[in-house]
Amino acid sequence: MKVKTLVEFIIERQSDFPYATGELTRLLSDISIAAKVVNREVNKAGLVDILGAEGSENIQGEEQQKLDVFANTQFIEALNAGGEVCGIASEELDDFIGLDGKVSRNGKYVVLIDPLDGSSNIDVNVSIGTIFSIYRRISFTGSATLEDFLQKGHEQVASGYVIYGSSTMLVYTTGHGVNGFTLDPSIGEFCLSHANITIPESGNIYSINEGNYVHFPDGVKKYIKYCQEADSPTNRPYTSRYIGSLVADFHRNMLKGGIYIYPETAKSPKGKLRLLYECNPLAFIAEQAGGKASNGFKRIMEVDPKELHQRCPLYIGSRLMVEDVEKFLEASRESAGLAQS
Ligand code: P6P
Repeated sequence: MKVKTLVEFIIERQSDFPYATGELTRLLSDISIAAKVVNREVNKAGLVDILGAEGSENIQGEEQQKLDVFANTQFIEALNAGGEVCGIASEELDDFIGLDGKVSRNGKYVVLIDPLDGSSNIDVNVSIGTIFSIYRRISFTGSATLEDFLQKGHEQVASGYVIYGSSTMLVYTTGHGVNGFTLDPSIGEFCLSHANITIPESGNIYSINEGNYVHFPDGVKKYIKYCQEADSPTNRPYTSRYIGSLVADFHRNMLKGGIYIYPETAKSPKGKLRLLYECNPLAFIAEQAGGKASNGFKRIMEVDPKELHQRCPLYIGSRLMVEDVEKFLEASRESAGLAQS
């Protein structure tokens, strides 16, 4: 059977967009090119002196691994060369950059990206990933403005992730379902391998760093105990799987069903993950696949962005599992309210 490459698929689906003039098609293709280059370096990270801290620190105060810096550069260069983007915000950049190099002056889109999420896993050979989010600019011409980036998640025109694992996959949505493409190294193309991904309505995998248990909100503690109870009609106890790499945990839960939780804790009162280039893009994918993504109170894609590197609690995955943990959180808030009254 002839394989369908990512570019063939994108072009074929271009008709999903009325008045589409090909810019988004080219933009997604530009991202896939950078992903192939990053994949090549990730796959040989152990072989060349590309490991070890770059020495500088990113805005998160985390040591930048050389591969982080390399990946960031690849995506910026590919998007700048492609000319469809007027600005980029990245986990690796303190502020956004307007790509008002000549080719991008009239780019219609902005991209927010975590170029290499889970990078602390690079030198222990654990899967890592890229997460990207695409919006139409709302400023008119010239360089991008901050408002172009501070848009709610439901305004995204596309989002996706790349997982550099046992194989390298690119998974994306433009609001018309979710499709996954596996890189065939023999031809250097991403080929359609997971058409129309739908996340199981429920599952029996929960992903959370239980080492932070004592810092969790009461509702999360109660939900974890619920997951661990023996109750065969509801397939409990669930299985705990936590890779420490969001894209890897999320991707497994997408295919098998499950929930990933990074709640607010005493240490991180807003949670650890970033709204604009981690939570929103994965929330768009999760919802398009029939799943759910919440900050514990409301839909992630309704959260109002106030700054580029804003953190947000994340409860994401199978719809019924996210609804379960929301019930525990609500009950805990109500009893806390009663305790205060
Ligand atoms: P912790 C990686 O740094 C990351 O952003 C996600 O990929 C991962 O799920 C999470 O943080 C791990 O954080 O605090 O459990 O080590």
